[in-house]
Amino acid sequence: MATPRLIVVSNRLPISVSKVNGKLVFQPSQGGLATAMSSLGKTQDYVWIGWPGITTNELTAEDKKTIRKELDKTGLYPVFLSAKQVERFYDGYSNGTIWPLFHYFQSLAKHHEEFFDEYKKVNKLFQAAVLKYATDQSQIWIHDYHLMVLPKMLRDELPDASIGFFLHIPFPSYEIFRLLPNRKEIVEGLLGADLVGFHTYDYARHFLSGVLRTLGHDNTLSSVMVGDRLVRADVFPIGIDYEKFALASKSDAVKTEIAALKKTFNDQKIVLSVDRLDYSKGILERLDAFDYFLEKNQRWHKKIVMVVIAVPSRIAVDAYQHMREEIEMAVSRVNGKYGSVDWTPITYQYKNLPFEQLMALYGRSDVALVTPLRDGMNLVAKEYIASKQAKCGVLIISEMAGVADELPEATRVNPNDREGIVRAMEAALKMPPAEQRRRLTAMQSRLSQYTVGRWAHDFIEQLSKAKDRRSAHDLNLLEPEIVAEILGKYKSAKKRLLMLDYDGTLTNFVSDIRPHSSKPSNKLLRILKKLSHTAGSEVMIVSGRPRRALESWFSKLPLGLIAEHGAWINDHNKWTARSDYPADWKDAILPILEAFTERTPGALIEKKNFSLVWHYRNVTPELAYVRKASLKHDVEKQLRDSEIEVFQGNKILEFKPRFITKGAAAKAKLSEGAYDFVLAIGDDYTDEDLFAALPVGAFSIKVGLSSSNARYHVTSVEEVHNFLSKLGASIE
Ligand code: ADQ
Repeated sequence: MATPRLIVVSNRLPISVSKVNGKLVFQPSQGGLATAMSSLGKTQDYVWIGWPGITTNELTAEDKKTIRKELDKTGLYPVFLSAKQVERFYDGYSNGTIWPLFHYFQSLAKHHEEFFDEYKKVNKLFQAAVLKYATDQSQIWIHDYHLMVLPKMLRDELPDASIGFFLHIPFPSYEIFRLLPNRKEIVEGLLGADLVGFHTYDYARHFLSGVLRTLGHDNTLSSVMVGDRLVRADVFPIGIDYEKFALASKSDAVKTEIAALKKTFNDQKIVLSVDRLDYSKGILERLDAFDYFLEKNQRWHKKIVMVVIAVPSRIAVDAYQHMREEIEMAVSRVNGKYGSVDWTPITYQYKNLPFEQLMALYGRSDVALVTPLRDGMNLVAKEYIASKQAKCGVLIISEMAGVADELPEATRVNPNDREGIVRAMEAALKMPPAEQRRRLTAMQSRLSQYTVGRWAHDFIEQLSKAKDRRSAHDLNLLEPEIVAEILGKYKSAKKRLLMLDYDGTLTNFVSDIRPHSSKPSNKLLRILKKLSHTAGSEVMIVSGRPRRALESWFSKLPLGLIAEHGAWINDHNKWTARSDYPADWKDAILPILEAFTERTPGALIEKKNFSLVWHYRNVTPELAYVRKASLKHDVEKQLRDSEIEVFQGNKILEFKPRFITKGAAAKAKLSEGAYDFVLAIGDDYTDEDLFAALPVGAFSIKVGLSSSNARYHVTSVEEVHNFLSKLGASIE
């Protein structure tokens, strides 16, 4: 196979391989994803990587070779898994932990370390398979919850590839997600992608909140900065192959099946229930609601049947076996309670129906009861609507299914509300034909537009744009050539000035704001010692910290110190205040800060000579977001027309006189001498004034990738250390 541009990765391939009487049998499965990909296939060349559905315990080396060769003909590539891997990765972590938890069944979620270990190992196998085909120019589209750590595994190997991930199930709210012991690795894994897609806005919102609460990365317009990359979360509600269902409903084969159904059920009303057998689908609750309907509506006895189709699924997982037994008991209970010799209220089949039979049931049924307790999207609801070309039938849909957002004309119910479901059924059975037609027409027109093909194209298009956005974001990084240029100028200069911010630049932020927890490391002190002892060099620490802290850390080195964002300068072992601005403004706002601090767990106030700081690093991010906005508003109201400004730093709000800035302090220092080499490094808002105050030809470096007055960017404190070490070592 030539190198394909698009690589699709999903747990299962759209083909099932089995062994019958020692011979390999290949059975294609036309799921939604296969249709989506075949619609892409017309314009894109792609390879699809996944598990072929048979374990290696059943295969010889020769079989594997045959499978590889056979699949290669249709652009498929197999990842082979052993029975043990399937048990732990698929039945274990994917379907025994993630599936229940992400569908809000936390009591069913199993937490076994060895399952997650296997999950990572199998994701590694997928990584190896992808790397056989992928280059930095590839587009890679990964599907679903089985492969959530794969995006990062691929990103580590292919920093420039375009990687997309789509989650087909809900992403739960943080209250549920936080229960997952491996939540950090899961979000880090997903953030390896450039684009993470979900069916609904709520799932995307939950994901972004999970990222914020787990890793502390905030988002702007649904994009998260991860190192030097922008990761976007977006909404792509999956569609169906509308034409296929609309046309099939009129086909002869389906008409024959409908005629057979008519013979069996005469003119009884049919309520349809079709799902994979899964506890998330609400089948038991639906049976219970039907029981209650029959109890309340004697007049409907013998005039209505419920057809329940449950597709066997995940039979190796305990919860599924148990659910099957419970469903069969519930069906028997209802049939035993209301049935008679000539009427069976519920017809139940536990099997995968042939397409024509499923279509006939869609076509003939009067009401579709689609009431999952949770569902990422739910395609049965969409297929039912598309099949109703005769324009009669009513869809009752659970408001817990992603699809409910797209089908406002359907009758919505809460799947836990038995009374509500019964009321909806009564109303559906009475709904005038004109009303049924009106609703179906509106829904059909929508579903015929955003098909599964459009969905796939849309995702791929957005993935390409995500990559473009990333390049547009490209900033001047401190590349080796630039470092060499700076070193050259540094060496040849006679009088040098280095102005270095402290927190976030020379040292990483810590959650404990007390000074001793941020004290400089020995490594940093060694770097600063070398630089400040170099003849012709002056090093200044330009910080927002109070004088005491800087003094206690650096008094043993010949450094200049600027404290409180420029309010104080200590140049020759003596502090000078740059301002005699009266401090009474603090009395006016301190009570406001104190009131906010009391009702914001984790917040605290820092009092400096020239400023007041409200720290919220340890406050729950969502609460911090609300509180800081109100605090800013309340203080600004109090200080109207004053010379005091409020500025937003890294997890702080700082209130200080407007004219005190690092820039003003730097200008004062610069005016003292004829420097022929000036360098400033900083990471936050306050350092922008410093960068702007520098003379032409000076070097400025921002730690972080947001836009800045600085000429160059680095991504971490460690990079600053490396750079400064090189600078120090360049002069012996
Ligand atoms: P599923 O949980 O499998 O999918 P769903 O979206 O309803 O749920 O898809 C089921 C598919 O199986 C449908 O295409 C349907 O035609 C088919 N099917 C159902 N019963 C059948 C039967 N008896 N015989 C044959 N075929 C049958 C997951 C998520 C969903 C999400 C999809 C797609 O759980 O929320 O909508 O992926 O993203």
